[in-house]
Amino acid sequence: MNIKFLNLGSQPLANKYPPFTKNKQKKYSLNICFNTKSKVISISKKMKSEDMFNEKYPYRSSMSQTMKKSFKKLSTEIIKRFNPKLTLEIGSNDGALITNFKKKKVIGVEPCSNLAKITRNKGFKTYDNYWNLALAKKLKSKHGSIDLIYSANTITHISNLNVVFKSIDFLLNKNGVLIIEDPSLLECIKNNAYDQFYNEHIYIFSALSLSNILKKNNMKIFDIQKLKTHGGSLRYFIKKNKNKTIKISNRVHKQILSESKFGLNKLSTYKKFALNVKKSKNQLIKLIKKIKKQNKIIIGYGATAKAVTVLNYCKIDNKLINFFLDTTPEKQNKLLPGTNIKIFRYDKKLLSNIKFIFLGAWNFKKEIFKKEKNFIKRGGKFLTHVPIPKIL
Ligand code: JHZ
Repeated sequence: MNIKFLNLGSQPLANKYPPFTKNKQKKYSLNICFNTKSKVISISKKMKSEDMFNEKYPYRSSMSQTMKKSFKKLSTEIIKRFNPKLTLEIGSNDGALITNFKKKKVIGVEPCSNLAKITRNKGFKTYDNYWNLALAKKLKSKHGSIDLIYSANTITHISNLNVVFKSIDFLLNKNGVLIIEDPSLLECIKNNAYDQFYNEHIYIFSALSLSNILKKNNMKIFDIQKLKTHGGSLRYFIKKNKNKTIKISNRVHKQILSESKFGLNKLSTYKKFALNVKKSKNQLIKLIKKIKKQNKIIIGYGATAKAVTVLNYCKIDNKLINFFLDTTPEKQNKLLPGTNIKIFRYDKKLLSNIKFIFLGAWNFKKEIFKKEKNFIKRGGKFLTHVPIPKIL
């Protein structure tokens, strides 16, 4: 049974940045649910993939050095540990991972054709299709079974998980390995990072819930790595049940145990989280209003999907945050969905008269602080809401 525990209000599509002239966007209610049997956390209203992931998709993984470094490191690890003849990435985005491989040894699947075009133009075989059984069949007939399938921040964006894993099972070699990585539910709850919930994130996985989903699809997690990316992610290494050559690492058991000890298997944990989220909202509004009372300008840094959730939930608009800066060309000269806040191209000069910056991309705090040493030196302050609203 699915039980709603958190209402994040009315939210627009997170990655649909409207032009300055279109100041009204359609909004949808965003409620988060806990499944008492499978322990899966999901949003209650699921949007159509075509409305979210299409030829206008603006998010580019390569916009952050942190992500580029993380994917480069992973490509070396994949080759060293598994030495696959062929690697397939589901959701290859603008190629932050696949461009680290030799062209003949990797294939990308990316339904957003604007992004697929970027890697195809660099000579990487990229299919601009949604992940499903029909595509898995097409790929098997063209390339044979695949030794290694990888997917970062994509599986949680697809509504029918049984179709997802059945299609992977169909295409994966019998001794093949599936690696997926996504934000960790445990870290999200511990950090009160409620902004990981938006219409694209249909699910936020824990090792506990993912192993229940995999059980139904004859697969198993055999290893887990903890990552710092996106505020704390988990990288899951998965095999088919039939594959007896790979042992299950103790790390899997330890992760599930720590999640259960924290209470990710109990509704009461999520009810408590919902109360903390409300508290965080009130504190953030209070903090921003206090700064505004001193007639100070606040701008946003990193026009993230996460910022869309926070600002729409807290009803923070262009009266409180003057503008956002972002390095992504596709987001520039657009509005942050649902807020009427303009997004401009990142330019250091625009920071010269600014004292306060709201960190939309709090997950890249380290990278941003390094880049903005001078802003900090001259007394500039960053604001965040994670884990609690405060001036850093
Ligand atoms: P970032 C997206 O979420 C959407 P978002 C998606 N659903 C998902 O799962 C995650 O990514 C993985 C900018 N920036 O990664 C670039 C600067 O301007 O936190 C990006 O627009 N300057 C697919 O949007 C944004 O911030 C900088 O120095 O929450 C970061 O977006 C840096 C470091 C980033 O993901």
